[in-house]
Amino acid sequence: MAEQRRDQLFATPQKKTTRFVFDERVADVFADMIARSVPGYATIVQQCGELAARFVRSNSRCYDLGCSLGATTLSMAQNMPTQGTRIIAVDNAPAMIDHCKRILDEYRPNVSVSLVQGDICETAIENASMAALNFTLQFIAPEKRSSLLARIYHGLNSGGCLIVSEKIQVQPPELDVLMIELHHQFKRTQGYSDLEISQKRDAIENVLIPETLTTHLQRLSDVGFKSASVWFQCYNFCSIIAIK
Ligand code: GEK
Repeated sequence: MAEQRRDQLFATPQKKTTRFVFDERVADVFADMIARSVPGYATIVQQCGELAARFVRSNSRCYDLGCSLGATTLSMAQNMPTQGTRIIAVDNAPAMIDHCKRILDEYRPNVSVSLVQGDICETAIENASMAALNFTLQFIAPEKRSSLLARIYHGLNSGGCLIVSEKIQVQPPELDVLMIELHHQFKRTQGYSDLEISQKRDAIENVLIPETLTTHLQRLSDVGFKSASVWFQCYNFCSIIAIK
């Protein structure tokens, strides 16, 4: 991938907590930030390619919802059939779209990609054989999550899959505490200082709203998915596959 800048956004003491936003400063370091912050991120992205090879049908669409720099898009593009297929990659942050466009121009995937700046809650989903919500649902207001999933369900073809990767709230609470500690230890191992970990945690509080696995699986069932299961988990980060 293009030159990766190191994430040092929270390395110096900040006088007051500023709410985390997906702006130019974040987009600039995002590849490094997510790789060093989300245990299992590279595995999940890579496996989305394997799942695309299995689930994506010719003459259908694939959706990367909250695409950021297009990592999932590129992984799907490298593995899915090319005949009559298209990936719709959507993000509402102009800085992410700008950087993603540059990366796609550089990598020139074999599959057509439509890069759309917009709200995934308003994106039309149709003729889809696969959709990915990789660490995006957690940024959508909880009261909007059911209608978004219902729209994705209706836009998927029968046999199509939805991948939902999320930071989760682990049950029971004492295990949630343990998982949060293990996650922070993971970040330390990745080179983040205690100051960076605590300032990032404060900035992202109430921006990223995690839910329990039970809530996610129940919601997927409620909107109509006939089967859904966790296929990957590391600490309090997991990925679910749901099949229509
Ligand atoms: C990856 N999937 O690399 N509409 C569109 N985009 C949104 C919305 C919304 N309503 N809300 C947030 N986003 C990527 C990583 S990052 C995860 C996804 C993270 C976008 C937001 O701009 C950001 O780019 C992305 O969702 C979440 O596999 O930062 O932890």
